[in-house]
Amino acid sequence: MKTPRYLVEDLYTADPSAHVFDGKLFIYPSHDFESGVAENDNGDHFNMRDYHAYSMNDITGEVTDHGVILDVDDVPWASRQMWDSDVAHKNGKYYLYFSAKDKNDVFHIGVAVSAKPEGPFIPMKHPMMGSYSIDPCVYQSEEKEHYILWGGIWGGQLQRYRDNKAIECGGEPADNEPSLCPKIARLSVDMLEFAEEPKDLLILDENGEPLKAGDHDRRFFEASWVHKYNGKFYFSYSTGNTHKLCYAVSDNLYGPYTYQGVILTPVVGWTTHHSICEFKGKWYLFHHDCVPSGGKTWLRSMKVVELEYDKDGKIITIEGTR
Ligand code: FUB
Repeated sequence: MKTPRYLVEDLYTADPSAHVFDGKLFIYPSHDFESGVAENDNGDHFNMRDYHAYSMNDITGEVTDHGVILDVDDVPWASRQMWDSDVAHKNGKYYLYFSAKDKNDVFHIGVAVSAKPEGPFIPMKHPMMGSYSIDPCVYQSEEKEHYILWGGIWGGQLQRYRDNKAIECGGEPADNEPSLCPKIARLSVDMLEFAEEPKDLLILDENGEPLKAGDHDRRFFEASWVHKYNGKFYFSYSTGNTHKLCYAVSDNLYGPYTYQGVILTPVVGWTTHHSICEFKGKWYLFHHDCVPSGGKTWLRSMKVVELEYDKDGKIITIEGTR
């Protein structure tokens, strides 16, 4: 799978989160559609209403669409913009973590539960207590603890918070100040809430200094993902307005992480978003671009390509325009 493969042709899909459950590959993307909302810096044109789940027995094989697994109308607290999501498994139950705006247009993270990885998922009545911003991903440790990571600036509203509290005049730090960090928290035993106060996941440069807010080529924007390779944690993310997928590594899940480089150069479209998953002995990068829609930034299509490391564990950069 050295040549990228588009996975779905009949719907627009983005932000794919891939996991292997019971030997089968499951993918949980956002579901883009033409809602007619004008494009702006808040991302209002990403006006998604529901999620589908997909599965594959083989990376080159058939992709099964399991249909709608959660609809905004079934989430009592949500109003619009069902953005990036992820799914975790514990004790025979599957937990869908998703970003959505509440009735006051504030982003939170919701949880929905199912007995099957393909759903449908039943949402909780309230968002996770103390949750804010977007783009959750869940990492299961070797000790079977689960951790949630998230955050996104600009339309993702992370700049409206400091120390997990909303601030009166939300904004990004000055260019020479440390950039805003993605967040991490251990999940509660029942998987429905944070088990601790969320912490900053720090990304350092080659001199051990936090990446600066003005370093748009490297600083965190959105799209958190964690995987472990050869005993090290790899935190990967999007740089947003410079359109790259980058990564940083650490010996500890909580960091600090040290910036390493680019995983994927800019794709056709504005956003770039991904997951990294090992399946049948190979590593894959799931991501999206806007080629099939003719470049419409709000109509994206998910794809997969093999991801390779060099002998030192560095990820070999993939060209986004391939
Ligand atoms: O799909 C909506 C938003 O676009 C996601 O939540 C972001 O990461 C970006 O891909």
